Amino acid sequence: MTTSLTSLKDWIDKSVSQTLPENIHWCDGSEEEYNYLIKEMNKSGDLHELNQDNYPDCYLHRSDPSDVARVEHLTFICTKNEDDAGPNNNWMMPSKAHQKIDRLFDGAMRGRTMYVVPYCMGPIDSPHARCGVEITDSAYVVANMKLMTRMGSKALKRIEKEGNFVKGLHSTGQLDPNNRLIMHFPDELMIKSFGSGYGGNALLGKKCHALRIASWQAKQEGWLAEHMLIVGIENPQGETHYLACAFPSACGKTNLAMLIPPKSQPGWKVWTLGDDIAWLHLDKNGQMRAINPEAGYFGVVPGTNEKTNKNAFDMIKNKTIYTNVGLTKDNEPWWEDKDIGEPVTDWRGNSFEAPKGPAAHPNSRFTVSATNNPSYSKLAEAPDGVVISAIVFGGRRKTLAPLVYEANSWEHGVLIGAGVASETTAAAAGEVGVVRRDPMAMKPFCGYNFADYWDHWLSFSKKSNNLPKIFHVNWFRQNEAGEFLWPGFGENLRVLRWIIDRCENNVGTNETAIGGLPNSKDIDTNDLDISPEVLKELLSVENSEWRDEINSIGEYLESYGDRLPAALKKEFTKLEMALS
Ligand code: GTP
Ligand code: SPV
Ligand code: MN
Repeated sequence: MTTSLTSLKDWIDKSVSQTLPENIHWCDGSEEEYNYLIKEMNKSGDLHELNQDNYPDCYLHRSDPSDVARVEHLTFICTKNEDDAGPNNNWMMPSKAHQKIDRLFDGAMRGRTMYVVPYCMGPIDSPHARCGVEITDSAYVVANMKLMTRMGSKALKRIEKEGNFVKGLHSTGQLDPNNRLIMHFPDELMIKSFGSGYGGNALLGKKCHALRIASWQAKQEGWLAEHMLIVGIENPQGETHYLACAFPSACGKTNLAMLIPPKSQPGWKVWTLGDDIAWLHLDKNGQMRAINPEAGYFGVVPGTNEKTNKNAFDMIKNKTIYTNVGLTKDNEPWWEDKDIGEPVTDWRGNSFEAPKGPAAHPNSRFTVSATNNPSYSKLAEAPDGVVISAIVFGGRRKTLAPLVYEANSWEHGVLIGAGVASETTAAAAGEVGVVRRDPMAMKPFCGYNFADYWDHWLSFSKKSNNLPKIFHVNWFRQNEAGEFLWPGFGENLRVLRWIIDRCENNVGTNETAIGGLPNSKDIDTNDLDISPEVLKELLSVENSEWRDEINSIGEYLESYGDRLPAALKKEFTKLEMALS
């Protein structure tokens, strides 16, 4: 196979002469191809076949133990001007970055197969979709891209018609952490990733393309590429509101996107559009619409059980690739809080010994096509996406942040987004549980200077007076014993209902210095085991604590210097005054 598109052909030829693969495989995205790759990986040991009676078409992949999460310290944005990347990114001069990483690619595919993977992010016929081609020497990456994107011939056809695409060159190299780099060249629409086979480092359509490169493209073209789930909430009358929610990695997007309404909420239905990434644009009427660029999920496994997320639990019982989970004696996948079975093997493939730590890696993942999801929305394939009623920011905060509050305006909402902080999780290498600023849940993913990004967010209120309302939620408040105050998961629907009530102007708010909180009577607590005192704590704002918080937000914003938008400073001053 080859291509009629000269720019694609030239780039493949160049990559072949650089990396010197033994074979070249153009991916057509067919089921036969997928099955062939799975078979080959079973032979090579890249995959381990799970119990096919209970887990048909399910396989386990074990990563190199040094390669189990995104590596933010090895991820770079390479722009000519360092300020364009901003203090939120690691930066390298493009010429130097190419030189550094090209040395690693020289001859890297000797004796290996080079896969050419054309993919489309977004419904194949959507004007808002964007395409790319990933060159990789990892069959595991190809199989994941097949489940997670519209991959193969149709994407190639669109690329040949449009003539432009994002170029992604990937090799696992020797999986040496000292020779691992994830480089982005926004001006060239190019990604080069070396030395990792894991998730966001290696599946280049996901974080590298659909967030880092796309956020930069979106800035030029007037749209937004965000780390957001998209969910439809249908009320008993059959009306559906769509919400787009940005929570940092491993902070509850997949769970919220697949929420199952509790028995106490009869008639409510929840539809999943996407669980990780949303591309947002304004339509002719100034309404914000969202598409999910992905076609599958790369979700956190631990914690998934019949009570927390039955949709996901059922969804990963067939045609699923598990990465870094443990095994039971019956050769079934096992993870912490699965609540069924016992592990005998850990994620490294060693026999399991409890005191030595978890059986599944805390960042173990499932890869599965969205069509496996019982709550998959038909509108996920709509070329123009769905109208978003509310944007919801959130973080994992033990203290301080109330269960939910509402911004007074778009500008105030942008400030709330810019001030998001959250405890770090196992999704990225490094310490876990440290509170850090993670504006709009995009700290690891914004492909340019956050100051310019906030300016871009602010610009939307000049283009439309029909924008979604903005909210902030926190499911993770704890008491002194370290227990969660809010039951979370399915019960989060009660909070989403309040958000929708606010969008429909059905209820008022309790105005506080930081924004509008619910009056406790407006949160449905029917059948909920929660004391009025705890609810009150969840729905209150401690001004003295918030004064410390805004000092910290102020310092953070100041680190963006002169580039910080005046309108954001103005919002910040208003908040400071409200709290004084
Ligand atoms: P990424 O895929 O890394 O972007 O993560 P995500 O934001 O999709 O997070 P996910 O839904 O996978 O949840 C991560 C962890 O948080 C899991 O262990 C969940 O069990 C837990 N979690 C999710 N929602 C809630 C909640 O409402 N309350 C509590 N206490 N835990 C939750
Ligand atoms: C995240 O870390 O936000 C993820 C997993 O969704 S990864 O694909 O590794 O980025
Ligand atoms: Mn994510």
